[in-house]
Formats: sequence, structure tokens, C-alpha cells
Amino acid sequence: MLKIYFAGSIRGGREDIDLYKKIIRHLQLKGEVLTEHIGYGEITPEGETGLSDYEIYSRDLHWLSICDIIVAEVTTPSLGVGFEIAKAIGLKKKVLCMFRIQDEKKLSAMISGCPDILIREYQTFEEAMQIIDMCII
Ligand code: 6K6
Repeated sequence: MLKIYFAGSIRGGREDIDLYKKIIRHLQLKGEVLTEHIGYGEITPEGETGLSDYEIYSRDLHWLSICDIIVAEVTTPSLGVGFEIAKAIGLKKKVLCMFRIQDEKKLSAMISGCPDILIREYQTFEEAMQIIDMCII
């Protein structure tokens, strides 16, 4: 079964959490999502019960090392997501970044300019699902 690492902002801001939940649900039709918790409402920027930052870091790096693809929702800028993307590229993983087009925000040039990343922009949730269907077979 395909192992999918979904990355989305936590301390960078949780305003897109409902979108993450829906994307994760759709990704689960394609394979095993290792990071289902990114869509949990209980994970706030303040923390997740019982795990230290180092434990989170080590666990997430392990999952990155065993995944087949990383799908990052990059509309809400997040240092952690940027770090995960860079690590995944180093590990030669397939990287899909999804960015919701809006008036006020532009994607970092370090993501949009990187030739190792598949970048897809979308506006509606339906478009996001189509991107996933086209990029993950
Ligand atoms: C726990 C204790 C203190 O804060 C927490 C938050 N818990 C996290 N649990 C799991 N993964 C995390 C957590 N914090 C960051 N990450 C990873 O970094 C996720 O895989 C996200 O894709 C990414 C989010 O980074 P930030 O910089 O927005 O937090």
C-alpha cells in the first residue's frame, strides 16, 4: 500500500484545518496516510499530549524516510512544512505541493522555484481532489 506523508501547518497557524481534514480523507482512498493527526482539531500550536518536540521531530523524520510521497498543503506558511519538504527532496521522495490561490498570499520562491517539487495551484476543494487524483495513481 502506498505510504503518504501529508504535511500541513501546525504552529504556522491552524486556519486551514478543515481543508487538511478533507484532503487527508481523500488521500486515504489512495493509500495509508502516516500523518492523519495533522487533521485532528486537538492538535493545537501549543502541543500534542505527551510528546516532546524532539519526539515529534524524530517520529516525523522516521515517517518521512519510509513514505513513498509527501503531499504538502502549503497555503498557510509553516517552517515545519518547509523543513519537511526540503528533507523529502534530500531523501529523493516524490513531493507534491498544493497551494490555494488567493489575492493576498504568494507562495515562497524557494518552493515555487524548486525544480524537484510538483506544484499545483487550486481554488476549490473539487480542484484539489482532481489534483490528487491526477498526481497519485
Ligand atoms: C506537540 C508538542 C508541541 O507542539 C506539538 C505539535 N505536534 C506535532 N505533531 C505532529 N507533527 C508535527 C507537530 N508539530 C509539527 N509537526 C510537523 O511539522 C507536521 O508533520 C507538520 O507537517 C509540520 C508543521 O510544522 P509547524 O512549523 O507549522 O508546526
